[in-house]
Amino acid sequence: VGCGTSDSHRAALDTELGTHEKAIVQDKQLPLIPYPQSITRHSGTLQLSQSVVLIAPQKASTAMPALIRVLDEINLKQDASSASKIHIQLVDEPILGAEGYRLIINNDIKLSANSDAGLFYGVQTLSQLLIKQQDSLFILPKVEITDTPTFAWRGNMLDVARSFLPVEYLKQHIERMARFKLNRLHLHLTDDQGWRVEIAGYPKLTEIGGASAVEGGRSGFYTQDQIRQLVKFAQDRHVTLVPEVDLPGHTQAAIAAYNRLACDDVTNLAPYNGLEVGFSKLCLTKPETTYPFVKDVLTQLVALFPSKYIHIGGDEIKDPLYAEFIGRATRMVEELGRTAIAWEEGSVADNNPDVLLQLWNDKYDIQPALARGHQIILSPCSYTYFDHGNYTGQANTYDWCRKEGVPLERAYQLNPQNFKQVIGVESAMWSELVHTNEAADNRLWPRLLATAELAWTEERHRDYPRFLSRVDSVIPILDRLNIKYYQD
Ligand code: TNX
Repeated sequence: VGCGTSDSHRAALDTELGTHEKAIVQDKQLPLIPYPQSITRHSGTLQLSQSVVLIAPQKASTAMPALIRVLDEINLKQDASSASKIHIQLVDEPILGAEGYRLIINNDIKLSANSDAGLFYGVQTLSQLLIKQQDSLFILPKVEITDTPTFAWRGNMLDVARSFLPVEYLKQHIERMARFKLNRLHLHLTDDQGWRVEIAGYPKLTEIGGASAVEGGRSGFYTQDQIRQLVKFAQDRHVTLVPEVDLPGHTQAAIAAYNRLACDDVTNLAPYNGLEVGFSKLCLTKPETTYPFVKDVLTQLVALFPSKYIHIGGDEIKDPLYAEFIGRATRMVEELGRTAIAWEEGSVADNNPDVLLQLWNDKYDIQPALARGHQIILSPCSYTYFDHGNYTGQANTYDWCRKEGVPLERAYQLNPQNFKQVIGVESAMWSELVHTNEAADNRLWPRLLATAELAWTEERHRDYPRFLSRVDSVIPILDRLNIKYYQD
């Protein structure tokens, strides 16, 4: 198919070929999300049929299993005598950085990177090009791709506190995130409606706090063993699990489990299943009770989660001792050898400048915190709150931040380049109204594709209409991953 293709032939092709194949055969944008930083296309295609042979001289300890998973998924066999070769190679090329890769597709396939992470991301790019066409053929464009991420933090937050998500779902989600080069899964583990992580020495946190949920939602909790398995599963996919215990507010589940955590005049000590926020808090005038509890919880989180960053919450609470609490909590994290993250409100405390702040109100004045040297995670609600509707008025969605909801186009319009001192982007799925795996899929996808592209791809390569047509071409991949994405 060349420039000489007649109109009638082209029309016939258009109906025969899927969106993905059109992108490869015709000279459109390659069907990749997030879009790579540099693509040089050559004429012609490489066709793979039954089998490939993988050639990897050095250890590619996560990239090889990832590639093998993809080959299994698409039923492409490995055969040492195959003429189709995939070379995987660690190199030393500073421009590829810690996560970049180069993928060259010609008469064979060559993938190189400085690190296992880079090779892993190269595999993800290759996997998006491996979509079966008619006649069981895989048709790959001849191309040279050199690609590195714009931001280190390419995140998604799941609220498992209001409504629980089972371990199996989290595993699926981590695999799906990694396919699009997302690398931080922030778990909002505790809130008024539930406490979802086992803490040794505090059995009632999970017996009582784990048994409640928002009305209509699921209860449950993760054992420490389950967390360790999840951490390993995520590490194999270059996803860091970032734990959050929301303190000192959003703590009714902890208070219901251990009443002494509330101030003595508090009479509301029952488990909570409503939708209000901002009514509960650990008693900050009982430091001898509160701080040892906080320290025990943080110590165990640090032991469970290797993440450099531990999120201490800090949102939506008014208390005269709030700033002092946040300062002490961020220093506790520091003493445990890690760095704290707090929601934007935490910026009022006297924190070390390496503490990350997560911006969630579009209009919050983060300037003073920037002046003190903090870096920010961008989660402005009107672009990144995926508990808001895919369209205006979608059932079971919030609209407090933006009454039109957060359609895909809006999610894509956040421009991180308009902000300073940005470590990355994170979309958030709160779960007051999201009670099943299917509903979670619906809220998360395809909007997470926008998060992935904002966090990875430079501004000059981002264009909504082109993105949208690439979303169409990755639909077979979402299907392959069994995602019950929102379809309009
Ligand atoms: C605000 S954003 C919250 C959550 C709610 C969410 C609902 C933030 C740090 N706090 O407690 O679940 O709105 O959209």
